[in-house]
Amino acid sequence: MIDDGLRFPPGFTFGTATAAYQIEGAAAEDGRGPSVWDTFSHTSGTVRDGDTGDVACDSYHRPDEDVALLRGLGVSAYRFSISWSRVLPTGAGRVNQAGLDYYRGLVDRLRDAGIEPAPTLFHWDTPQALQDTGGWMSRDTAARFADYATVVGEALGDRVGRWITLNEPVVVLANGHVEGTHAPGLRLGLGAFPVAHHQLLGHGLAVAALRAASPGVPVGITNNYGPVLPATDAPADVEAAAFRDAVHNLLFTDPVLLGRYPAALAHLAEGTEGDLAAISVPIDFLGVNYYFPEMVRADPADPLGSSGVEWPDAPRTDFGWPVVPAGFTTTLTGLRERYGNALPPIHITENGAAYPDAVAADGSVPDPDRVAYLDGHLRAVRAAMDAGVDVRGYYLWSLLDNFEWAEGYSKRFGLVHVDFDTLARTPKQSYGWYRDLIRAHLP
Ligand code: IFM
Repeated sequence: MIDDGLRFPPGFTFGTATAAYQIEGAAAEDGRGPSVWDTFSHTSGTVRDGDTGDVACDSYHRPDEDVALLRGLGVSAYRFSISWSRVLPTGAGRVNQAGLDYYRGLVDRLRDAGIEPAPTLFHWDTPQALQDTGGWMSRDTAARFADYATVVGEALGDRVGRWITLNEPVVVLANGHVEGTHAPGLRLGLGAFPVAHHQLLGHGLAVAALRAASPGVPVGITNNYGPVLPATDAPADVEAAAFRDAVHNLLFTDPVLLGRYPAALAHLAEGTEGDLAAISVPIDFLGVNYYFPEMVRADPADPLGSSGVEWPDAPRTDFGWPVVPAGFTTTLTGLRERYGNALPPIHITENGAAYPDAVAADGSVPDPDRVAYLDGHLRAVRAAMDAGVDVRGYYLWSLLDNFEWAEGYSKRFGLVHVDFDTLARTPKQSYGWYRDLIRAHLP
């Protein structure tokens, strides 16, 4: 039995989420071209312990095993991402049929298992060949992204339940191009603004391309959100927090839903007005990722003008992220307040936590901290729904422990433990918890 705080309405989607470079492996197989993450992770000193996604969870070779894990959970949807350079090895031009066949096989398996495929087209793995001609700093990449959307739309659109264009474009901007801690490792400061604009333009063009290629399939974008609070009342801290909030929470949403850049960033966006109509083409849903809130102080040495301070009185995940479920509720109600009727239905496309899980002698993987995290955050979603926010689904990050970008394999987010030596999968305690929650919602 579950109580009302964890009871979701009939038809609510329970799913899980993953991303191509984090789980697939098979980095150089069947014609896949390299992406910026292959290049970056093979560059010394970029990823913890020198880890790469060459093998990752080897999901490319284990679709049956991984779909069986999804079926065992009872999820009704699975969010995964398509590797652009597996489909178009140089990002444009020649299509790699073997790459499309892999995704076709995956969506067919999911459909056979009664699970709705929800692919993301871009989860940070820009084809290296496009990076070599400017990547997202180049306007041409937006047009190439739309071409890629047409290719996958035509190949998979008859079996896909929803499309997500971009995943967390602010991370590509901030980590990848402002600070250089993610691929492609550029440190351009605010000079990276074109990376934001071209991703937004690529999103808008891809929405149109997907609608043309697969009419009737809902299309959305996924952003990560979280409250940003100033550490003190000092004007410098308040201003720094407002700027960070604009970059993290508004930059990739205002242009899409309101057709304009947020006021705090308008000076960076001068000359882009002509693209706003394409960027603000209506979407069918907004993908919301939430992990944690931030508290910041002014920091002139930081390229975005602020640095984080410790969130008071909160437990922490293995990443050091504060566990604050109430921040999830205020994030969702805040979206509703800011965008009003311009806000489409929301799908929570990621939420989860990293903990240092291990397989016990009896073969179990106890992860009570993750269970508590999930329980608290799902209740926070439910509370936002009670306050009037239209949330239709929840995709838990992640199905499997996987390649956690610059942290390599050191951070485990999965419902399923992966032994990265043997690639053995072992469901954790949280897998059983989520399965039981889903079962409790069966009619
Ligand atoms: O693993 C990532 C994912 O790729 C994007 N959102 C956040 C997750 C956890 O850091």
